[in-house]
Amino acid sequence: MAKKKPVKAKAKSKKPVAKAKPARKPAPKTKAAAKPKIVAKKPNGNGSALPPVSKKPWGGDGKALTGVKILDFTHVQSGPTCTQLLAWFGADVIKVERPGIGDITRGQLRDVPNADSLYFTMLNHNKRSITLDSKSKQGMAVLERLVKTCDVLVENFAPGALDRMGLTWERINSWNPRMIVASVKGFGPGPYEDCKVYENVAQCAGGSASTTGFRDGPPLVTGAQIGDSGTGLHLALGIVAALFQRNRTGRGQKVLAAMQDGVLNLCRVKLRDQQRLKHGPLKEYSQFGQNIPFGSTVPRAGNDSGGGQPGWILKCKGWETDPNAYIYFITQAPVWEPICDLIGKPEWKTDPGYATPGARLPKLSAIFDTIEAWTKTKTKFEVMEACNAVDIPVGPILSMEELAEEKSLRETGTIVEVDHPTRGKYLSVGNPIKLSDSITEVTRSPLLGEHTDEILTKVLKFTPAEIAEIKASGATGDMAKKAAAE
Ligand code: CAO
Repeated sequence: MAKKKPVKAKAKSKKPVAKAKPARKPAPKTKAAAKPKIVAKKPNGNGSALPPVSKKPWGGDGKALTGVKILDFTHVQSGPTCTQLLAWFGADVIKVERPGIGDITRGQLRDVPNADSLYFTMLNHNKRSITLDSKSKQGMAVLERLVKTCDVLVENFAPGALDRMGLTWERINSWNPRMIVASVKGFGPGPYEDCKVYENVAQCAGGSASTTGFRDGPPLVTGAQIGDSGTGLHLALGIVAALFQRNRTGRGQKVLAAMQDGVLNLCRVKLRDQQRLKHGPLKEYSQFGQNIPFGSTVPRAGNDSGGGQPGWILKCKGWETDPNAYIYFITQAPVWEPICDLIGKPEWKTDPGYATPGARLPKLSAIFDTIEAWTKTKTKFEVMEACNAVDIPVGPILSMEELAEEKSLRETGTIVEVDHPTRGKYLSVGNPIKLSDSITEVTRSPLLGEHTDEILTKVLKFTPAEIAEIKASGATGDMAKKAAAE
């Protein structure tokens, strides 16, 4: 086998340690050896170069994605979730919207007349908006300039829509071989690839609905938008990974996050259970203790825990009138003894019928009934306090009202108050991912086409004459607006 060529080092190379003669005496510690200097351009694991360590204060040296430009061709929820995250990490996100209409969510579920809906504002913070008719000649010319200027194009149109616009991968790649083209689609390649998909379709097709709800009831969708926002998160990670790879290869690539795949990824434990079924009943599911036989597929498990520690939702004081006076209670094996003491069943600590996790499995429902008799005497917060004191994991069922008022979430920026010129102040969920050197400031969503002129002039560097021509063609919608006003 041919020997690997040694990598040429710029500086004088030291002999490899393995070949060096063993020193008789340990070498005296030099000043440099005692205090290693931070060397600029030290190669990292990929052989690429790192700059010197910044001496600026934390949060004072730009943001994680400073310098990255995103052509944001997204709408509704999945795509905008992704680009909003990228904007929070410092990317310059330019949202391209259809003149006069914009992202359809601007007008959906409106609470304040003539103001962008919360649906839109809460998914499009920190972005700029340009209106552009991509199906017009001038609109496509602007898009071409955008493709040549940006690093990433993100879209979640129906399958084939981008191609129908004329923006095929081949064309984009020829205009800008460094561009990353990231897409959300309902399904990956296969029989359903041409289908349009919304949140609940993805929850159903990705395995969530069949495994959510109670065994004797219909499949249920969850309130968490795992199909839309969940896939947006997956896509954001794909984009950041592609940007990282581009640092090494110099070229862009396609990134695809299919909603079915994203949901299935989040339902991973249920595919685990599907395979476990072949080896016997799923003993941690309540139906095992209730002597109800398992079929060939993973059943709905109500509020059973998805992990190895049994859990259930139990009533707390006030449950008769408060729909959220409940707590999730986990009978984690290592804290079984404190649980017995707390609920007034110390004899269960040594009773062989209760003392081991295996012995408890067939009677979980009865055990939770006994625990509930105790939780019903306390509010969910009192249960939490008593349980946390002895390390018993519990989760109060918090309503949206309670979360909106939660002080600690305001303090961390997870819930933020944002001001908007047409709707006034509103609450939003800020960046849930905290970076210590890339601090998120949440700014309001753009009005439709608010930054059209700014982007044409400052980002795309069109001359005043060119801008006049683009506008006169109607590509940015200004002519249509003018005509409607006349
Ligand atoms: N200028 C001109 N035309 C534009 C435009 C612009 N700036 N922006 C969009 N359009 C056009 C598109 O080109 C498309 O035209 P064609 O149908 O002629 O190709 C048209 O607007 C509509 O796009 P669409 O089909 O994506 O929109 P829809 O409302 O019919 O479907 C949705 C919406 C979400 C079902 C579909 O986009 C989809 O399946 N997306 C992928 C999966 C996804 O992200 N779903 C989550 C949505 S969040 O719940």
